[in-house]
Amino acid sequence: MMLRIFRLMVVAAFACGLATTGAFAHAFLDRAVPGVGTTVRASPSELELRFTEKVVSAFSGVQIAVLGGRPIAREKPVLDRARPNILHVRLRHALSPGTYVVTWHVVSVDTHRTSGNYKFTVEP
Ligand SMILES: [Cu+2]
Repeated sequence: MMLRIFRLMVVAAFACGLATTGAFAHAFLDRAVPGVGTTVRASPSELELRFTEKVVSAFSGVQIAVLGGRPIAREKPVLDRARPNILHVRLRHALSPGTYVVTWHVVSVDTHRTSGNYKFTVEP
């Protein structure tokens, strides 16, 4: 019985290793709202970040700051209930006109960590 369980564990570990060798298994930013590099007319009430893979919200973080300036108050990222590859980040206040930098890091369900950043602008 123990040997059988051990064999199953070895098979599972091996399969996992194979599954994670491809770069496609990592969670990269697929799409964001407001969009990457876009200019929006009004302040968003939240940021939405969609990734290429499901992510683990407990090990993921999203910061937003004025370009070259102070950080903006926001809530912790919340995983979308229906689509676990999407994080929602509520902003505590409306954004003033200007350019903002969003910096993210996520851990995908395959336990790999990825990070990146992008900008968007709120029109005056
Ligand atoms: Cu990965």
